[in-house]
Amino acid sequence: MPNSATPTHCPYCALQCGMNLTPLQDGGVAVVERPDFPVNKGALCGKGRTAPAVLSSSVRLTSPLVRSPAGTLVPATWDEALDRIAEGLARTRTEHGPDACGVFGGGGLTNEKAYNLGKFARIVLGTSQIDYNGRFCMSSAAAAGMKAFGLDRGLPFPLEDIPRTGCVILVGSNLAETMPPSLRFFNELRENGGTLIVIDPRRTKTAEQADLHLAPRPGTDLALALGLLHLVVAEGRVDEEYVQERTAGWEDARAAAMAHWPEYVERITGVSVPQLREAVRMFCEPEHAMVLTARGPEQQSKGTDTVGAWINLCLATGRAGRPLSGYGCLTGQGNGQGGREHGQKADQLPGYRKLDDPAARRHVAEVWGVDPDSLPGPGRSAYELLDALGTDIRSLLLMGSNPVVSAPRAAHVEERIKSLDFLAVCDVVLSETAALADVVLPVTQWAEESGTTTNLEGRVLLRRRAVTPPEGVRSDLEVMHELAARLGGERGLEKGFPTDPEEVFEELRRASAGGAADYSGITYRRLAEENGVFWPCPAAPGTTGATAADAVEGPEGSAGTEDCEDASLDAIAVADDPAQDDEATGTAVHPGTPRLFLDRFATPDGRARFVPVTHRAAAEEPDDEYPVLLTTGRVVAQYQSGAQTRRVDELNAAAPGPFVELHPRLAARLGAAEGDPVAVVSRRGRAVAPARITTGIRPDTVFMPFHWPGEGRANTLTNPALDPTSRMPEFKACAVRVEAVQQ
Ligand SMILES: Nc1nc2c(c(=O)[nH]1)N[C@H]1C(S)=C(S)[C@@H](COP(=O)(O)OP(=O)(O)OC[C@H]3O[C@@H](n4cnc5c(=O)[nH]c(N)nc54)[C@H](O)[C@@H]3O)O[C@H]1N2
Ligand SMILES: Nc1nc2c(c(=O)[nH]1)N[C@H]1C(S)=C(S)[C@@H](COP(=O)(O)OP(=O)(O)OC[C@H]3O[C@@H](n4cnc5c(=O)[nH]c(N)nc54)[C@H](O)[C@@H]3O)O[C@H]1N2
Ligand code: SF4
Ligand SMILES: [Mo]
Repeated sequence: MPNSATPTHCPYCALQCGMNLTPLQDGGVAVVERPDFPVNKGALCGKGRTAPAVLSSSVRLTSPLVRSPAGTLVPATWDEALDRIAEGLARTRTEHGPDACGVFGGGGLTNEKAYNLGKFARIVLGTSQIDYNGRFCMSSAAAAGMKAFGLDRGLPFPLEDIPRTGCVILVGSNLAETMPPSLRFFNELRENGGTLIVIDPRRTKTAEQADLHLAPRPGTDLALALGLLHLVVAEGRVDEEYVQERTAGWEDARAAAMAHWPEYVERITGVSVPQLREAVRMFCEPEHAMVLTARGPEQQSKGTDTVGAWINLCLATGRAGRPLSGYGCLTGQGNGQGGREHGQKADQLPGYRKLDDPAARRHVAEVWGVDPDSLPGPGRSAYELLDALGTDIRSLLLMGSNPVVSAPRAAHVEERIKSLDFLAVCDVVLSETAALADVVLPVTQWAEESGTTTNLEGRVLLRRRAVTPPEGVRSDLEVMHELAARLGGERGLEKGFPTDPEEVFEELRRASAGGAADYSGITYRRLAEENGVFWPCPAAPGTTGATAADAVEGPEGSAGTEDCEDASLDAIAVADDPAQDDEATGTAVHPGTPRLFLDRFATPDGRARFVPVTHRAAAEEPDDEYPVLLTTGRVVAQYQSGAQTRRVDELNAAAPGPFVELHPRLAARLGAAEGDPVAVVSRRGRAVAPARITTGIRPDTVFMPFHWPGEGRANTLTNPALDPTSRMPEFKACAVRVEAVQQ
């Protein structure tokens, strides 16, 4: 056990706040401030502060579980459980072919786990059917960023640039609840004379900080952005020189925007023309400005076009690829960024390479030591994969997600999961999805293992092991190693699945080399010394693919005793100057890339692309039967499906259960008082939760957080209508009716 503080990062959101963990007498750890990490400077939200509670074996799975003949989950040995998984997957493969095996990953998994999971699916199972929960998260912004800039990195600049810009439009982000320490950057912006515009159908804690709050109807951000662009043109605020020099496609985008008259936009969105004009003035007057989107505009069946419209606004006004200006997406999960770069997405190979690109296949196949032709092609997106369970897909290996709570149309997804021939789940707790599995494997997490994550700024970070895991659990990397041995041992495949995260990272470096998300110049040693490194960070010429000498002894190295492990951690912390190895060859170390696009965009000709987009309605608009719009989201004290945070007393006290936020006028129509149970009914099902009455929401809209299973599960109601490009489901708008419930 280390006797001094171990610097690491929070297990939860994409901010990846820095924290120190110090050992306690009882073998646990306490979270202590870590002021040297620039993103949060020591500040943490309640989830980060209480994260060690989920390390406790009292809430953890500490033994593998297998489904008994009587139908209950009973403890089993690791060998028994692993054999059962290998048998289940092998049987499916023999009887139905490799594509009948599905794999579902998560954006909370470290880069090393995500990388190995994609590799495992493609070379051990040979299946194309892998996707992950990031599809439900930032996939629309990613697709729009790729189209416009040729590259997708959440923020193209560090958060520390925010206080020095002139105006920020925050579209559908409630960061006061979802990333509380980041509020500091926006407070500093306003102290410096800059302004904040928040666009949200609810007057959230974030909106309360804004200089201007626009509250559109859910699902109408595309029209809103087009209306603003129309006014930019009409008021002569286009940066013609920039548009000429750095963009392509303006004429079509301009024509599309001009069809969206402010009065028409006011009718669609409910945002008045004077407010639209005020927003344009605030955005255009300062020298620099930014647009940041989060899930509000992105989780729509037109999310890609919607983000495209916001990017168009930035491009027309010269606010992209210039210092202190730009478009960014606030990614969500702890490794929401890295998780989408290294191959657990249906169409991707490591390094943000495309699975259908022959050169990419050759490069990665060589690193993996397989024939490029043996790699499967792109598979289905997350919802489509879940929807195919029990039909085309007969067995599923799930790691890092809890779709019974978090997937759209969740009752249907739950049915699909139950109809599988075989389900294996790796988790740290018995989630609602794990409870349905045939085999559950208890795995290590966060402070119990080392690994890297990539935060919303594209900053690659090292999480360090700080505690001994509970007896009986093993890491996801060990699970993949053992399953590769059982399913591909005759081909020697287990050798490609090391259990030491640093060894996996060394391979990831080589696999990513030359790709868009190039990590080849990043080492664990550099991450420890430099407080993170921004990608792309190519290796110095001639050094691609770390040598054994370049790699530091990993914290999970074969040292065996805890003390030796500490020694290797120290070795990381005090290792030689990272430049040294390369000084020997006389080449400079790449510093990483905090700011993208300053000289050129990542398109073939270096120009950003306008996309001509026009408004369209949500997939499901209110009608007589379902006259109200439901939107969904988060509260500060719970995380995602709640699998982790619902096991923390302090967080449950702060946010004990679901609720339906509704306007007093709607409440009065129902005769519902504060706290009364109300039913929300959609074409997918019915959910019941207490009323929370507030004037801070539009009268035509209700809001539910999605963190809870059971009667108040918001996703019983949500519409799985998918964006045609990103395959993002429409979590943020569906038609419902609200009813009083007789008590
Ligand atoms: N406490 C907490 N923090 C988290 C998480 C968590 O579960 N809990 N999850 C993490 C993850 S994975 C993510 S993705 C991020 C998400 O972070 P956010 O995007 O900030 O979270 P949400 O609450 O989903 O949505 C933000 C806001 O969008 C608004 N909204 C709803 N519909 C619309 C619409 O049509 N248009 C617009 N403009 N706004 C709309 C909602 O009212 C809500 O206030 O948070 C991360 N941080
Ligand atoms: N209605 C509605 N639904 C939504 C959203 C919304 O805004 N509205 N947002 C969507 C978004 S943005 C997201 S990101 C998804 C997230 O929803 P989920 O994918 O369900 O995310 P989590 O609840 O974080 O699930 C992670 C699971 O992995 C486990 N876990 C944690 N660490 C590890 C690890 O290292 N290894 C393994 N094997 N398991 C681990 C956790 O205990 C937990 O059970 O929800 C989506 N669903
Ligand atoms: S804001 Fe996010 S990263 Fe920071 S402490 Fe809270 S959950 Fe953790
Ligand atoms: Mo997310």
